[in-house]
Amino acid sequence: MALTFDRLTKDTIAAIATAMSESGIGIVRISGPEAVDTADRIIVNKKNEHVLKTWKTNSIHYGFVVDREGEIIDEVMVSLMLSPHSYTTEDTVEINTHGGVYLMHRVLDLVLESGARMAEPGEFTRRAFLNGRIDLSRAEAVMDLISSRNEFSRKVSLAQLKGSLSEKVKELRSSIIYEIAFIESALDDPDSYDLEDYPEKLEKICLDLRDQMNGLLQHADEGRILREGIRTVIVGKPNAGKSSLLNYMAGEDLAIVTDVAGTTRDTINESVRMNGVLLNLTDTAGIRDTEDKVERIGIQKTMEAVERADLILFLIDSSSPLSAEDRDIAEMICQEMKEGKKCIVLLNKNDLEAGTDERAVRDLFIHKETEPLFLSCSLSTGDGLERLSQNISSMFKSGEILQQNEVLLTNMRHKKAVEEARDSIGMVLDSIRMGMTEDFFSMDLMNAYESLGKITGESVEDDLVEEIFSRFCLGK
Ligand SMILES: Nc1nc2c(ncn2[C@@H]2O[C@H](COP(=O)(O)OP(=O)(O)OP(=O)(O)O)[C@@H](O)[C@H]2O)c(=O)[nH]1
Ligand SMILES: [Mg+2]
Repeated sequence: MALTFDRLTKDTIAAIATAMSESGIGIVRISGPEAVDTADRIIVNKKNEHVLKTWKTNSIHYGFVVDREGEIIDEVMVSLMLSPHSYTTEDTVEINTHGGVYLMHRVLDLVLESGARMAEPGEFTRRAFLNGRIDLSRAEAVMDLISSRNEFSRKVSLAQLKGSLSEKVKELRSSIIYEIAFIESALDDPDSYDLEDYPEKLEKICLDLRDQMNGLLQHADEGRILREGIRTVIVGKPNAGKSSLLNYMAGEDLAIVTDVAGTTRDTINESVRMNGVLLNLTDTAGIRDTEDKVERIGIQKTMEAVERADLILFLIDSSSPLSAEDRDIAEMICQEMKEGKKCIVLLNKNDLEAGTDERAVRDLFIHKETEPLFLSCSLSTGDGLERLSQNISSMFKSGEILQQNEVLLTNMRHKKAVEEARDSIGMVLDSIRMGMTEDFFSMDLMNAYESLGKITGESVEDDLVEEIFSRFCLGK
């Protein structure tokens, strides 16, 4: 349902801002032009007086919530934040109730009866955006901060909330708009501006802009990895030891391990932390040719997990000779590695008598541009597993990225916008090299400018804004 702009900013809205569970306190938040009046009708002080309107901004008071008959519903603390010094920049009242689910709802109902409308998910933050307090990338950072599940993710989101990405985008946009303005002025008033050496100058600027955008994009995947963890898939033929590896890494028996080939028939997911790196692990059904319907669906899911992965852990049972299945899997991995995926090949079961050796395994990947890493290990004795975790963390060097304090793109939407802008700058460069006239430059420069504006929300369509905010939780 689309909200009209008026409803978006003129209504007074309310929602429970805390979790819907029994807890110490619960907060009912009210924001909008009528917030103070709405709250005043149901809040009284110790002397049973309605005095909320006399309070100063940014103050917190002891009192009671009462219903229409004057019956006390709860003992509360009430904070008052008058416009523009609040989250939404509107008049805001927050009622801190005792944290019972029923109680919070009862208070919210009274607030709604008293004149407020129920807020939509993300509507408070959307108002902060519409009222110009934060830009879109910051609003999204709020959401990321709430949903962050690890320290890296928290840090990156907070940096974005403070505006690190917005600043960078502003900087890029302002140098682009400067050139557009220069071209337009020169075309309008050729006597005052000289375009003689301009293409060479613009070429340098565009090369620099493109480098900066590529720099942002280079770290985009790392940014996502920091936020969400490394998508890691464990593959191999049946009985290679995949589920044993999952259990080892998770530190508990999540998957069934047996000597029956084809034990795991569905994918199993688990997040684990290794040397400070977050891994989203997927154990899969062993890949083989099978008539079993369930197992075949499992294998299909394995393939899909491989496509989504950042890192592939390929398990080989080194106690038996390499099989056609191993070759097929290696072939598939080679394809994936061409697209920049990383892979570690584990020669498992080194506690048993060897049925194959590292050279034979390496031969599976011979003649390929990039080689995976080969490690020998045993999930029975634990040999080689320490090296595995060290190698994974050094492969993704997550700690280092953050220390450099770089601006990180962590959001797919932002990444796409930067890609578009970079491509438009590429078109400007093409036009310069082809000796086109200046008006061609400004057209593509404008496209780059617009694309970057999508990140901060200066050039996005309303329905996208709607879509973004609807992903927020209620009360934020
Ligand atoms: N000796 C030895 N046995 C191992 C090792 N790793 C796994 N195993 C055994 O190999 C068998 C298969 O292990 P799983 O972890 O179930 O193998 P899987 O790859 O998940 O097998 P599927 O789910 O059937 O595809 C079990 O009996 C394990 O105990 C190892 O390093 N050494
Ligand atoms: Mg298994």
